[in-house]
Amino acid sequence: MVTDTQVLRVPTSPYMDQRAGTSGLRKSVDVFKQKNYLENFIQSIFDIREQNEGKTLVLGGDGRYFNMEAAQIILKMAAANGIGRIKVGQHALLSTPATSCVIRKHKTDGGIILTASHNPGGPHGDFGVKYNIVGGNPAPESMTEAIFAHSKTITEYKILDTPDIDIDTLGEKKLGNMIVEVIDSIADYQELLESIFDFDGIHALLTTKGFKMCMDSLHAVTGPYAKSIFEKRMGAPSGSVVNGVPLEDFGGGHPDPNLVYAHELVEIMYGKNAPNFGAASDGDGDRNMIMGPQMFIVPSDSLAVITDNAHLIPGYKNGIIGVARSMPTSQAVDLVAKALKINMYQTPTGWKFFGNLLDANKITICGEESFGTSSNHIREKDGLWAILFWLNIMAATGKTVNQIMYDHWRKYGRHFFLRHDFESVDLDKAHAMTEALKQLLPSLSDKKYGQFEISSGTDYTYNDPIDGSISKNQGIIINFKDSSRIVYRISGTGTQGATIRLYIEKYEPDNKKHTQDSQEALHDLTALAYELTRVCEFTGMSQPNIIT
Ligand code: G16
Repeated sequence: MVTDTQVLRVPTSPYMDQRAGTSGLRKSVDVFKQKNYLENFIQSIFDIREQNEGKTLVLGGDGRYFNMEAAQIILKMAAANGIGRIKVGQHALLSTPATSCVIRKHKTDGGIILTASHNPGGPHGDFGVKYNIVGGNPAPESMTEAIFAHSKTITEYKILDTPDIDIDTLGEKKLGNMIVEVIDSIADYQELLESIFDFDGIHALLTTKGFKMCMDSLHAVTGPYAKSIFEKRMGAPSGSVVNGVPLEDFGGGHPDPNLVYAHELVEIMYGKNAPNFGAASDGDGDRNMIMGPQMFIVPSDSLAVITDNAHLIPGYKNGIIGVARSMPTSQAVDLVAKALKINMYQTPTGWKFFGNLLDANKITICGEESFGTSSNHIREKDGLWAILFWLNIMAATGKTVNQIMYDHWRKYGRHFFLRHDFESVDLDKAHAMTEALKQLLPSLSDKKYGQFEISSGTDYTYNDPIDGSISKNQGIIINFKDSSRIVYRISGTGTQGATIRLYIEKYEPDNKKHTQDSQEALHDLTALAYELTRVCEFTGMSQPNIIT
């Protein structure tokens, strides 16, 4: 029994900065460790929920610094707020896709994920909290705004006055009146993936003499999942998963699977005797990067390939209804959707915008340029799902990664695509840049710049076709008559100043030009993007921090 003396009602003062970004509340560890900072945010979640009494939640995280401490605080707060049961991943580990899977499978009333995704970790790194709702979707904007509004007026939080509970041993235990069920972090998720993909076919591929794969888990959460699936279940030789032990600081690395931060994998895949297949995933396991020998698959292309080949995968063999991509993602998948005569949607950046389309059965597959792809099997993006998808296509067709990509371009043409990131930009300067661009937009229509002719410049607003909600200020698009695009937006996941993202995209139907290097192919359009946005002038930087 919880006694009155066990539930502490702790007076607190609000913080004014607890508005969630693109994906949950993401701040530096120093910010999260301020007095009652985490507690205020968690209490705000409990306070805006319709009911807590007797409800079941899921809790887990990506294993970064402060994960364990935060999990213990949240468990005690959940018990004090009347939650009936919490399914917590063993050692407080659960990848983001696995959390969404557990919420759906066990029909729980939502869940909390402790992660700052691809942001670095450690005592001086970032931490984050994501709240997912019934069905496993990230909380929609209306809800994160309600949590934010509440956090600005909060006066107390509730917590159980009790020692930490053991979350390293599987099984049920009691914390006050609440049952804490420590679950195997992998089992439910692996079972779901096995129901979608041809595990035996992939097993045969991975155990083919001479076939080598390299999966770089970047010392983040997917290590144990990847070892269990690829090495244990599918027979890939031990060592196929590298950096497979989750570490609190990700081994000092940046757990972001791209050409810059996953450089170890990139060197292996561009080196001599490169493996046949390379892949990486991020901090919380929702992002993916796919590589072939001497080849990097652009995420926008990966989405197009996945959509075009879905019929080869057991879980999608009956066809797919539609596909969605975030606005900055290249239009490669649009051509596939047209050919397959399926629905096609463009949404703002942020996985949460796919939720309504998935729930309303308008789409089966969705993806983003930021290394995220997934389907209606859960309501988050799913790194290992995308990796298994590629392996399954290879197993079903007998083709290499590189052949799959070249064949796709031959069929549809190639969308060259690059993203330039300018990090830690002064917030005022970033806003001034946005304003200047907005002012410029009306004058852009029909303007000609060398070979490029602009058709329109728009400030992107999304009208959700399902619930009618309107999301303004979702980025600026400069459309060209040959379907090229320059897109500009400010990141919603950065924690220091503003991160400016410039996306540059150009369509090339001529097969002979498909082997061209992206930077070369986009050289002139990139120069024009810099000229129109005046990015160097506003940021005071002569070049971006990262090009992906
Ligand atoms: C999050 C969101 C994605 C988004 C990405 C980048 O990913 O879930 O939908 O594309 O951030 O967003 P931004 O360009 O605003 O930084 P993750 O993996 O960080 O959760």
